[in-house]
Amino acid sequence: MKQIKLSYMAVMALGALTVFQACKPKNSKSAVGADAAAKAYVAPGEYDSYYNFVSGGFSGQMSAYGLPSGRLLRVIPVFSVDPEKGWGYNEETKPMLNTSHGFVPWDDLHHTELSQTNGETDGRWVFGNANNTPRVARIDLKTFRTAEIIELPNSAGNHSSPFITENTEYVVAGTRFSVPPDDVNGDVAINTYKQNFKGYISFIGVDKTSGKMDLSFQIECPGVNFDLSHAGKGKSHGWFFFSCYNTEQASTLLEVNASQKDKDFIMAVNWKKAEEYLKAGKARKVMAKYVHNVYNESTHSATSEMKNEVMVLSAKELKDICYMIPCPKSPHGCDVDPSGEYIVGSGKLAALIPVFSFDKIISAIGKKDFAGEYDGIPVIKYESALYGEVKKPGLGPLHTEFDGNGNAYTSFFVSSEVVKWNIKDLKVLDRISTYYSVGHLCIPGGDSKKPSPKYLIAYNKITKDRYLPTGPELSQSAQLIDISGDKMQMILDFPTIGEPHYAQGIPAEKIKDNQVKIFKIDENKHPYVAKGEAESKVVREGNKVHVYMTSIRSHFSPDNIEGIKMGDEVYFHVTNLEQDWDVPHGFAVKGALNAELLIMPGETQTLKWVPDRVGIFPMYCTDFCSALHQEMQGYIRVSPAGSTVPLTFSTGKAIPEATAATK
Ligand code: K7E
Ligand code: CUA
Repeated sequence: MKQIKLSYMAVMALGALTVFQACKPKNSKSAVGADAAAKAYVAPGEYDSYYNFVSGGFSGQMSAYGLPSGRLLRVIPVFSVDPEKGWGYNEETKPMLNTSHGFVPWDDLHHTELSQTNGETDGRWVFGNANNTPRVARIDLKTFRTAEIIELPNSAGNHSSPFITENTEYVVAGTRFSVPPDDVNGDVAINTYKQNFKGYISFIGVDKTSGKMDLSFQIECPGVNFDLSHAGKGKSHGWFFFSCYNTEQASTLLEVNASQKDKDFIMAVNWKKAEEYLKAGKARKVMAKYVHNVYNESTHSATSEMKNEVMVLSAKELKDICYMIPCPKSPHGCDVDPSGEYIVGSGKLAALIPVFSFDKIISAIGKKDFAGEYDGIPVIKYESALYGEVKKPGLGPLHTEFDGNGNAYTSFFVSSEVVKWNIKDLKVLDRISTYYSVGHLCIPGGDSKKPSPKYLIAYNKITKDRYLPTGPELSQSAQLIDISGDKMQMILDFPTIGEPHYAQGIPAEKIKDNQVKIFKIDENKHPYVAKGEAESKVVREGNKVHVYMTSIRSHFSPDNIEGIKMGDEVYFHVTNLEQDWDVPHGFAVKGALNAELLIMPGETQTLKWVPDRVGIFPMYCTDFCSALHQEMQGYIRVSPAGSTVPLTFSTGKAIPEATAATK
């Protein structure tokens, strides 16, 4: 949420709060107690007790850390290409980054959300949002790989996403930028925002068994900025809550123009009702192009499908699916407590935290206790929905997590602290400095029905000097806070990748024993697989040359290829024949304009290579795989176009003998 670095202008315009720039407290070095090191210490060879899935912001990726050590375990490529793993560079994964705009190799991933069963994290999948070119990804936690990406039509800036319902029925996605819908002429003056711009909320259905996503329906809402959301749970299951800002509907200089009103809104959505309307045929079929990309584990390849239509419900026409609840000053986080009764709005320019009551919201709707309408949507009276306000908690509340013991923890960007408060009596219980402007918080399970309240992690917004300097940009950071006692205790800082936003944590037992260790070679259905060295070959089809290559400790087959000519496109389809856990082989060839391949046991991956000059080109394994890894190499001979050198390939022979097939 870098956009809330407030400018002088905004501060002047707001006037009320004087100290907006977060200050770095003194004595930051002495704040950590002597026992802290022991609490975060995980001995060499020991496992951490939690996984922490942290969004990578503008890196476009997600990373997995162990807690409490803060050790980085893996960067999972999602929306950005990753040369380390060949993601988006090999032929198999390129379709995963396809969109209706074409190949988009980067995005801005703000929020992670674990799948849930009965309101508890189940360790099956973790979802991530693409904030720039609106998409939602599902990562399979058996492989720690992105399994699926779906694009969202009628949207721009998919920020309020990907939040889920308590049985992962839906992943929702609210658009940050309202824009003209895809099926109308969008060539309109920007200052016609109020008439022409609309906000869309997408409900992506998730298959219970496979996890496969599908865009079930969208709700057309007033043009505002949807910022964050959370599903109801328990008694409020069936509802979703979205924070909205820019209810002023400004299209320029939002730092001033979207901060005019004293209150913006939280929008409550009755999605069960929306489902009924969908079934009753009340949705409009709207033509809109969006792609759906799926990675198939048996062909080891992704496919990208263009979709053309989406069902849209109108919140304006169907009056009882959306309700606006006034919420002070540009609400950011929108969090629901484990019981589902309390909805916490965090107005980033507010100096209090409003807590809304689900029961009161329902009774206000029943009594039509409305204060008019906002663009056709009923507005519930603030007092009628309000449970109470946390008074003077700090400055600039952003996000709240829960411990399941009746306490809430809210991050304060401006006053750089985490504040613990009691949900029932709204009293502040404790506060701890974060030494930097803090953004999101994470308690493992902290947005589910069953948190595991041992640790809280606070992720920075604005980097501060917590580590050795690294040039113009300092390291991004997270802080681990022990919340097992009455008083919060900071125990560790650890650097993060990209800009961290939301994160999720889960006990390691829910994931660690379910890992895919190898892909069975017999079950490999890749069209260019070679299931043994005997099947390795080179086939010419016009100017395309397909190399069916195998790798096993410590050689490739074939490892000598001649007869490649200028103008050829060479496809190395490399199958890793190993069937042991953690024995990947790599593959790289000199001058390739993409990346390496990193091929897991039993898997096939393809590197495209177009030689740009005549000569001998080495290829080699990039991943240290045995004592003879450095011997795992080969040569390719490239001859001029029109050369009569026959296409031959071999392994272990001084002179190539086998002549390649020509189709
Ligand atoms: Cu960083 Cu969730 Cu984009 Cu708040 S958001 S901080
Ligand atoms: Cu195979 Cu190194």
